[in-house]
Amino acid sequence: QQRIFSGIQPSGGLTLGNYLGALKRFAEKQDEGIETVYCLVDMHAITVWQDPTGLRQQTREAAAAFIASGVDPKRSILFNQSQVSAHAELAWIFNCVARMGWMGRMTQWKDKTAGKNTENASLGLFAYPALMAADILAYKATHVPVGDDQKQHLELCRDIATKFNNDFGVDFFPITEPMIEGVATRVMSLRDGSKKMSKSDPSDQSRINLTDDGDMIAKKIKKAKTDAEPLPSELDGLADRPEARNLVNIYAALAGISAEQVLTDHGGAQFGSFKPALAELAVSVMSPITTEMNRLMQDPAEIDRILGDGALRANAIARPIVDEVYDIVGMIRSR
Ligand code: AQP
Repeated sequence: QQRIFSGIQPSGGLTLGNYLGALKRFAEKQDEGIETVYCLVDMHAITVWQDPTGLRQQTREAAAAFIASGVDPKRSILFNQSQVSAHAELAWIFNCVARMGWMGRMTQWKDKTAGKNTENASLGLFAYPALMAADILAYKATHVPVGDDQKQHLELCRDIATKFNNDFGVDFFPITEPMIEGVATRVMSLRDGSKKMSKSDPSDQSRINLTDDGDMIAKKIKKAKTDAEPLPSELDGLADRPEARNLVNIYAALAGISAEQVLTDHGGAQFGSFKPALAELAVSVMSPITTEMNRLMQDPAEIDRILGDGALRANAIARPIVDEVYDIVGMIRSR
């Protein structure tokens, strides 16, 4: 029996990268009839400073983005992490299973502290992957759809599950499989083809936000960094052209076709004509989502109700699993 878990940090407005790499696929997995548990990981978000009012707003906005992207809170479980205490409880156990060396090798930790004094980084940022493993394993999830950037954290989750099973001589946690699929596993910045499109990038021009209107989307695509060559007609021709490759991949993901097909259709075109075609496609796909998000955001109490209902259903799965972990570890449960 497959069970999918995945999450998104409400650490800012969501981007086209989050949509293509995560949200769109979350809805597809649900539509394939697999049991799906989706989480707004607010406890992950506070590993870097979040203004409390902003965090609440971003969490509701991210919930609206999930629903507007096709995640149906009746068919999927949709909730925010801090409402289900099993995540924090299991994370502590995993903090005691995982090793400092494992965490220190995580590229996200290195990237987020690059050029900074790690003395001042939060302990939570360092331990982030143990909480992520707890998110997944509190549901004994078998599969996790993620973007390419999360591959290393998924490997660490597998290491934690394996070590827990070995340390306690049990076959308790599954060895979860990452699902990194499609042409948009890593959508890159519009300003720099070597950097991931990210909600925390200081430049708003580097990303398309799910709240951007059509004019803004078109303007950002028009200004996107490119080279001066026309598009090639075969994939090989994109090898040393990261910015061009990124726009082709975005087109392919939005249109639901392969990158090869995009080049068959647009090979030889200059960016002066390809960019407007991409902008038109992006606006036609993203505008209905933005409109629906705005509609949902009119009723924050309804969003909170949906998250509360999801939390109850999530807790019903996670609570017995974490209670069993306490038994395995040797903790007295007399209640
Ligand atoms: N650029 C991207 N391309 C494809 N997938 C992406 N994801 C994020 N950016 C891209 C996928 O979205 C899911 C949620 O990610 P997250 O919000 O938990 O954190 P992140 O990966 O660190 O995303 P950001 O936007 O870069 O956030 P910040 O800036 O706060 O660190 C994951 O499945 C991720 O792979």
